[in-house]
Amino acid sequence: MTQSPSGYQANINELPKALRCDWSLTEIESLYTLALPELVFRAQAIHRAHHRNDQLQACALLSIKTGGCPEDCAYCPQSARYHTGLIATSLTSIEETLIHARKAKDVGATRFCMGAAWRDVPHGRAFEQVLQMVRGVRALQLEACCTLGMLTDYQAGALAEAGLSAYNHNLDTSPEFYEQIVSTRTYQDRLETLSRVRSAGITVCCGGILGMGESREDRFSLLQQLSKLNPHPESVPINVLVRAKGTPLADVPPLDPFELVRTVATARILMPTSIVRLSAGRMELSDEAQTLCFFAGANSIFVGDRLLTTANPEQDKDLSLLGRLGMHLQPPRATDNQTTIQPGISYEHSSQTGTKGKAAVWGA
Ligand code: SAM
Ligand code: DTB
Ligand code: SF4
Repeated sequence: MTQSPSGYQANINELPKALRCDWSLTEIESLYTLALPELVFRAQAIHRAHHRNDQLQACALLSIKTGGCPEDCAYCPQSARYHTGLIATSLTSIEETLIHARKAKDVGATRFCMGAAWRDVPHGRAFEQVLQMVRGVRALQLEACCTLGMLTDYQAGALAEAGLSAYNHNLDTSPEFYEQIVSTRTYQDRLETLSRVRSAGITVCCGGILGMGESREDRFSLLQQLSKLNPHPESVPINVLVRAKGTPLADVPPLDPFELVRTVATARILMPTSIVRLSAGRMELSDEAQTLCFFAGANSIFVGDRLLTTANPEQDKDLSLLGRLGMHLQPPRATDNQTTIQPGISYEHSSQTGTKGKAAVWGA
């Protein structure tokens, strides 16, 4: 028997012996298509063995450079190719960014993510400014995450040096469906960016989007691609498409929330130690559907009333739901650099001491 962080006594024989990067499509399909109670049960057993099941990590997002993006990602309101009514802005100042980071910390976020509508990370002053933002966020003892598009080895190294905790770069969907969604960069480009991030010693945040008209097979294949990354991404954001007016996907039929629950549960089973983040799309999910996702192993949400350019549930609504469930936001960690340490991987970042939690928001 093994004692989990939640106090649950798991039968070690039920748990995977080691993290696996070789899940077959047949195995993934047979998990995903289990009767939902059985799938959620298996996901919960694994979740409880590796994570506290009464806590969620709260992350906050800020768009540091909005819109005007040259890429053609069919889901994205920030592509310059679509008439979405979004007003493009230049890079936010360091001061403004850090004001947002402080506010995020005040409402209980322990990770602050900065997103830019770039195809790739620029060189020169803009990049220096981003490095300063990363240093400033880390000085607040928050985890710092960036999602800035493709980057070079040099830029990945400089971000690591500045203390970046994680880099978000999503595979978005299966390799098979990908060409219907993005034509201006390849799946291979994405894998290469992820490899540069990993080589620089930054933890990887990589997931996808559901509800873009993909088939179940595409979801199996996306999950396989994610679990093939070795080591697994420390962070796996599962987004539900936010159907933005003016984008090619504006009128795609809504996703059945049970497909989301199945995807979360399967991700939890395939990648036991990763943080599975219930990311975009919560505005259209009922409290009950979100709760099922938490039961299935999702252990992070974005807090604050904005994602990058679209709405997110109000803080009061989230806190009220967590209160009704007897759950809490995860307090800052004493050593805050990584959300999950993968066995056998050494990380270069120095530790910093976490701050004391706000009793009203954080749990024990
Ligand atoms: N431009 C950079 C890039 O594409 O890597 C970083 C920002 S981009 C907005 C970050 C991620 O947000 C995308 O990879 C996609 O997975 C997600 N995203 C964008 N628009 C979305 C939408 N309408 N619904 C759900 N997720 C979305
Ligand atoms: C991720 O996987 N989801 C977040 C984060 N990474 C950057 C972004 C969601 C964006 C949703 C659409 C918007 O607000 O523009
Ligand atoms: Fe640009 Fe990123 Fe949006 Fe694609 S997802 S259009 S790269 S901002």
